[in-house]
Amino acid sequence: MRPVMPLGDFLVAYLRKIGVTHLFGIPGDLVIRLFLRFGKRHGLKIVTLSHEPGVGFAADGYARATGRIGVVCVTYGAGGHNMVNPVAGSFSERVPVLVISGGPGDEERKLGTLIHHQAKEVESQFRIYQELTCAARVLDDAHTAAATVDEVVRTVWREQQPGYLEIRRDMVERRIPVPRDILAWDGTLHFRRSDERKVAEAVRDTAARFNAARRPFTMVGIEAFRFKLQREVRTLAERMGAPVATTVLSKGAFPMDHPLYMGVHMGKLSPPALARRVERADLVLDLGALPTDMDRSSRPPVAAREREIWAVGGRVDVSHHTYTDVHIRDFVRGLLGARLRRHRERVRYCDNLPPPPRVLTRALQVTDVLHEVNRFLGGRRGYLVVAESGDMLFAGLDVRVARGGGYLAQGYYASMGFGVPGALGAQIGTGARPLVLSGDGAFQMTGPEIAQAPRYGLNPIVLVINNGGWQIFRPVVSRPELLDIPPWPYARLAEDWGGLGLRVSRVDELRAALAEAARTRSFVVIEALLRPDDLSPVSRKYIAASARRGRTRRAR
Ligand SMILES: Cc1ncc(C[n+]2csc(CCOP(=O)(O)OP(=O)(O)O)c2C)c(N)n1
Ligand SMILES: [Mg+2]
Repeated sequence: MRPVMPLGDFLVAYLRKIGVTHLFGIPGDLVIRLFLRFGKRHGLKIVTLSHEPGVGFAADGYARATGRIGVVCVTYGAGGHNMVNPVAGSFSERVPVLVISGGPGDEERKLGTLIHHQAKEVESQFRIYQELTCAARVLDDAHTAAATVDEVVRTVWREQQPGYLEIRRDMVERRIPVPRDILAWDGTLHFRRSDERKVAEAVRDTAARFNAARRPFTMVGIEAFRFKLQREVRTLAERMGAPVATTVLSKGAFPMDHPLYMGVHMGKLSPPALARRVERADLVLDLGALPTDMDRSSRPPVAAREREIWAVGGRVDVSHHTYTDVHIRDFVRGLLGARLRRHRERVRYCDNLPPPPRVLTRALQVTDVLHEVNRFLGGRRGYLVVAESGDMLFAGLDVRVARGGGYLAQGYYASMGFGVPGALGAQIGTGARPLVLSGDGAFQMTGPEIAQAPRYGLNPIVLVINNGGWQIFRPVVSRPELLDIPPWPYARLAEDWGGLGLRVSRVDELRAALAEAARTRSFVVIEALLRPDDLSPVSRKYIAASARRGRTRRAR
């Protein structure tokens, strides 16, 4: 970094300073010069995919899996607008993604004509992103450009949400002054600071209630993960000895093979023993869960407020007291320093699965798939499970990744299409081999991005559940043909795209296919044929509950 340098070069130097290694993108004429600067020697490693939604999901998967900022670069308009859905997902699930878009330069703005790729007004794209980011700026002033980049990136980190920078194409080569504090800075980004006095009091209040409780319970939410607290939360849980659950969104934030781990809680739809244990708790310590309908099955908080301590969004609610300016990091660290009574309870892990199949030659059912995936993961290290939206989002809740393996899913925003590209980004960032659980419908959205895997030396295993359509809705539609999708030759496509394709319809075949996939160096698509009316246990519960809620009272 130099005191005066072209804006494009400053961006590269800045991103490298904060530890960014990769940039995900697709160029266009309004961004090409910037794109080429990112990709120059000693710049960033460029990852291009076929379609912007895939690019956005890949950057998001990279950010989720590594805990770093995922950076995307798109062209103005057609590219920027194509990126909206993945960024909306990152926004609602608190993933730090930085969107860098090109934009028309001054000259063309002055022409008074419409500019190609423009939607309503030149600023429309910026306004759309204002709605989906925690900080959005157009860089149109050389004097303040460096400080603006710095401010947006710091906000992205502090909030763990996306940010947006629009860079007019005539700004890329413009020489900009770099403030001295940015030049001297070591690149460390910081989270929000708390008010120490409030932290101390919230901790005292919490410890007193915890020590008086007889049946406490710990819920680990997504903020514990996003704010990089997994180790501290685990130590705290072990000191307290209370059973632990995660939410749907935070599955993977607490080790799934830990003796205190009970499973995924989703209100009344939880495995019955887990639902009962949470209902019987006289204190629920909730560390970072967002209050979503997914996690609470659309009901008010499971525990009455008097029984709940809830740290999220920079505040802690202890019963009816609210401590503002208490960040979850400081709160958890404060609790680690407090005297806490150690509870002892025999904790049993719960899922929603029936016993495993005894006859391995019979036709596959969804629950067999889950048993086989668990069996496969049980003996292996280094896998990362990525669950797509659709039946697999709920099915995946019954998958147990042991030995420090990861788990990623859009457990709340739930966009189809995240799976395959999200897995590519995650493998790029961590090196862990993804096992993607995808429906056939979701695979038809972004699955073909798997064809990019060989270019980057990536090798996910993609399990495509071929049930002939969007079958999660089957229990609630009267005309099932509305859910049909065309039959793609998934396994054959995989072969044509440079991977291994396998097709299975029996339990033993799936077991053999997974074993073969583990031995295969390229990516693998395993197409599993299932009946259209077969669904995972959690989807059955979820769809029935959601249909009950959707029913309106008949008008009189
Ligand atoms: C982008 C997007 N569009 C639509 C939906 C609504 N939706 C949720 S699940 C689903 C069908 C999933 O089908 P498939 O991937 O085949 O999974 P299945 O339930 O059949 O196993 C749809 C259309 C969504 N979640 N995301
Ligand atoms: Mg399907």
